[in-house]
Amino acid sequence: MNILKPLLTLFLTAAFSASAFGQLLTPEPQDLKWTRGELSVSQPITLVGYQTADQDAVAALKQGPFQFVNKGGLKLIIGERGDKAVKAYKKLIPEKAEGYYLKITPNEIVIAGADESGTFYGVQSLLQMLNAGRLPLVEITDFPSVECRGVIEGFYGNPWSHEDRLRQFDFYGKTKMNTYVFGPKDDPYHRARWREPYPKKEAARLKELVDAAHRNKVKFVWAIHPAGDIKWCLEDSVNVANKLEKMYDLGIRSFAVFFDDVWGEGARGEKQAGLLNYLTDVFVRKHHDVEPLIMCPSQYNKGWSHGDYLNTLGTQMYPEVRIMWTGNSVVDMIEADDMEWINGQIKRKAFIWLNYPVNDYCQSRLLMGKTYGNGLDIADMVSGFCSNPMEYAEASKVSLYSIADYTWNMPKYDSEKSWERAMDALMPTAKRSFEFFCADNIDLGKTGHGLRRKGESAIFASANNDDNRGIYFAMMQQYAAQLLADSVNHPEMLREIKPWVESWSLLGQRGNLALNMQNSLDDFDSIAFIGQYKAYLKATQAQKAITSRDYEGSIVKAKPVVSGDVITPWVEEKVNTLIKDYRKRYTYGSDIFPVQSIADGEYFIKVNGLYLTDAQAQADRTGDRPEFVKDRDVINPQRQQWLIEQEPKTGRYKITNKQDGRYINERGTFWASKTSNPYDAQWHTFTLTKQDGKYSIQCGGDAGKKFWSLDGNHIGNSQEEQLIFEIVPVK
Ligand code: LOG
Repeated sequence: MNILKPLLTLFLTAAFSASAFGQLLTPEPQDLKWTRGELSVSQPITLVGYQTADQDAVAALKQGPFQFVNKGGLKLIIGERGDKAVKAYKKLIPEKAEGYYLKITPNEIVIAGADESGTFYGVQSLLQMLNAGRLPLVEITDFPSVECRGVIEGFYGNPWSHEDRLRQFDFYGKTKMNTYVFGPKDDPYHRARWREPYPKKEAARLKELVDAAHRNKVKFVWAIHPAGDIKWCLEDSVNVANKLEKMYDLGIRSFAVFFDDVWGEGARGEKQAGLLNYLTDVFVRKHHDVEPLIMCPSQYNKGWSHGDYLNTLGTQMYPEVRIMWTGNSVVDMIEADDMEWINGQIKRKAFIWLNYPVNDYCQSRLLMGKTYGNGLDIADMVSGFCSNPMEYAEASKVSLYSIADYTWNMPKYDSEKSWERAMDALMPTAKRSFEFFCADNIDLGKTGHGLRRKGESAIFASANNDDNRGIYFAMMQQYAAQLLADSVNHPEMLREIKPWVESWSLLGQRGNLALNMQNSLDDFDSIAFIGQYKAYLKATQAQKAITSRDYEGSIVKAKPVVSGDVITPWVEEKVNTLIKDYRKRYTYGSDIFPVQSIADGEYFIKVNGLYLTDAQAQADRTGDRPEFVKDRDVINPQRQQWLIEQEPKTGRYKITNKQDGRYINERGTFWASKTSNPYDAQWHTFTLTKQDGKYSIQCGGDAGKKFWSLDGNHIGNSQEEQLIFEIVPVK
């Protein structure tokens, strides 16, 4: 009966089956050999080689709980290839950039990096393995799979705050990600006012960020987005170069130029290639410490590519310029075949801009699920792999943690295990409630970009009776309360997810009330039913009143949606069905139910005396449009007869033709393709509002609130005009 018990056991075993030491070693090292035994670090330690070793690595080490002395005790040897201190270990250091060799024996600890970053990462691994003052005896040889690994702050909406970014860099250092691309669409000096320098105060803040990134071995790539209004003339080329010089003065040594989301002049390939070559000549090659440029093309995914554009970039732009790519579409996971195609076009290895977990195009959802679907065999086919995250910096870390795992050790990446470890790392003392919360915030729903994420609310979906559903609803409220009261885990994480947590709790409450209403109906208790329905309405109102962070940038306010494709529709369908059943039996109290503007049945739909007609009746035909015609069809009367029925999922009405069973979609056309666009109550139902005996017909839910109008003799869509239709019963 209790679905949660076996489930919780499952979670707990998953969490504690790994070695107590190894479980937080992140990302998973390439090669690791445990030896039996532990080492206590409460003894005095002499640090050898710290004078010549990377100073950021030494500083990180000094943060650890060690007791360093000048002489005697345990030896901790640190340094990078070429340093005298680690000379004896030269052969053991991996021949890969950013790699390291780490050995812990009863007598000494050795951290030997292939370079400065390697030493720093060796220290990070050492610190991660510390458990209550003890270290395991171990030998690790480690290096990254992908050269540039990290994050591109490239979304629309509120840019991350200064503090968000500082915390991110600390996190990248710990998870061994080495790249941060600064490109928030709504930072004015990145895009809209790209020609202007940052004001003094903001420039100083940026400098602080750059320093913090470098301390964590993160390359701070500053991107400029001039594509909106650039003129293809020397003056604007100089403007771009001058701006990059200004950013150079802040300590930035890596740069990018973006041309995404523009059309027309700004999107011309040969001009873009010319600008990148010019910048390489006059800026990159002039300084000897600036990395080759990165550019984001206008045709940055296969679905948008056409003509000769990519080939032009591939042949005309200097081969060292790296080109970004989001995959087969704007939002996509990346596989080897896709890489082969794009690399062939651009004649170099594409730099992946992964549009996940970004949610700027589905702001009502938090994307907290597993990061899966990218090929495990593409490490050698990319020049970089960066994730575009949500404007919620802390919440994004669930996925970014896995991006770190994936890009560091691609062949061994396991999305499930990585996600589990992220739970531990991010919410150590609220793991269980957070894990359940994340499990109910996975999918995006239907969006223009088409990406879906599997497994949302899997436990609820597998519940096969109302007892189990009731337990789940209660748990949602209990775990939400725990998260809301949490004062131990990261306050910023808790602040970001709060609107969704509150919404989660109210959804659980509504679910329980729905089940109570079912019981009242079963017990013929109409008074209790109405009382519970009132409480349900109140919880629904409260949930509707929640907005997530108010946006000041280019994106409007958002209302949080939790489990938008599993639990939310289940509860709403349940209540709408209960209301229908109640109405069949009782009239008491029914005036508080949503108005039923029309009874389910068959109707003619008329405007200006014309009849809505399924002109090309044919059951599986997709896409064609019903027409308004003058005459009654006496030969095939069913073509003008429409089944109008209230859909329990939404409370709105579905409109289906009697002749062939096709339904009308949000565009006023028929679309009955079961595979490419199956029926979806959120999109394919309408609000019918009665006015003087006639009706306006309005889309709803995800389809927006457009009214039916006239487009010639077809159904049109209008934002404002409310055309009035006659809806007459077929007798
Ligand atoms: C933008 C990006 C945005 C993302 C998702 C690229 C290269 N550009 O469609 O700023 O966050 O999609 O909405 C984009 O992906 N445009």
